[in-house]
Amino acid sequence: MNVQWYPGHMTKAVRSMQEDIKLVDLVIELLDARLPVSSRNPDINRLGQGKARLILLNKADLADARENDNWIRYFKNEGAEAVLIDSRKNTGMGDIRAAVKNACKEKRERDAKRGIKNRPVRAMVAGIPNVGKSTFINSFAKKAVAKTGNRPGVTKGKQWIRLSNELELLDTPGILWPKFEDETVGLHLAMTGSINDEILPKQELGLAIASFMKESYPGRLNERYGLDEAGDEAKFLDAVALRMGCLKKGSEPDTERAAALLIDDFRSGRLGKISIERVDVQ
Ligand SMILES: Nc1nc2c(ncn2[C@@H]2O[C@H](COP(=O)(O)OP(=O)(O)O)[C@@H](O)[C@H]2O)c(=O)[nH]1
Ligand SMILES: [Mg+2]
Repeated sequence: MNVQWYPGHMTKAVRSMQEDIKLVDLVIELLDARLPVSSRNPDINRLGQGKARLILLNKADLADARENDNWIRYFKNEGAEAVLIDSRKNTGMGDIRAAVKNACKEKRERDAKRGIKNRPVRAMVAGIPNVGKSTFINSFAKKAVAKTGNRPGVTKGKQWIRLSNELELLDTPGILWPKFEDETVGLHLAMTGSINDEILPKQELGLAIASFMKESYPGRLNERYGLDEAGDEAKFLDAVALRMGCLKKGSEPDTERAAALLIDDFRSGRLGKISIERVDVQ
């Protein structure tokens, strides 16, 4: 599978992110906990230079708990602040406060030297499409005391969400684009639905998911569909079609629909918690 896709509006998105980033102290980088490598945009290092950084591994509820812990240890070993969150259920939000404090330690020390006290940290959220930026901002905003409008010192036209006396969040996230040069990255993003479905051959994706599941989470397919998962994936998809009643005229298995069903089960957690990318840590 070869996905090469950099829509024109992304150039605009990067440009507006470059403008917005000037307004903040902290960049909150949202990654998908199931694929922290592929959901990371390498440009963020250049774009976020000189800013404090915090990594949030979102959708942690869909990922493997053991792998989640490994990733947190990995990022901490690298000296980065990282927190696991589930933006839909609003969990992990308490830990964010402490992480923001740690991430912005140098800024607070600089402020203190200049005699500036208690100036809130200004942050922006950045991440690839579908990683959960809007969900995160909304669930955070629900807890927020108030939305701040155009106050003195706040750039005109920009909306800030005051999360606490210590933290203000820009309400428009920075949209980044994943790097597709590596075919594996494209495939992993397709598996989680982070890239547009229309550009993907469904059956191929279904087969890739079946193959990944057999390899990395043996027994799960069997458990879900009550079918023997050993052997050929194409035959397995046909068996899923028959079992789940995905039939064409003349009772032929509708492999396309079976693939769609498998993909949906995979993405929504019905095949259990899944981490596509893993890391070994000491
Ligand atoms: N399970 C789960 N789903 C999430 C989480 N955060 C976001 N989503 C879902 O992911 C999809 C994309 O979220 P959205 O906020 O629109 O992403 P954005 O494009 O980065 O703004 C939506 O269907 C959300 O409901 C999470 O932490 N856990
Ligand atoms: Mg959004």
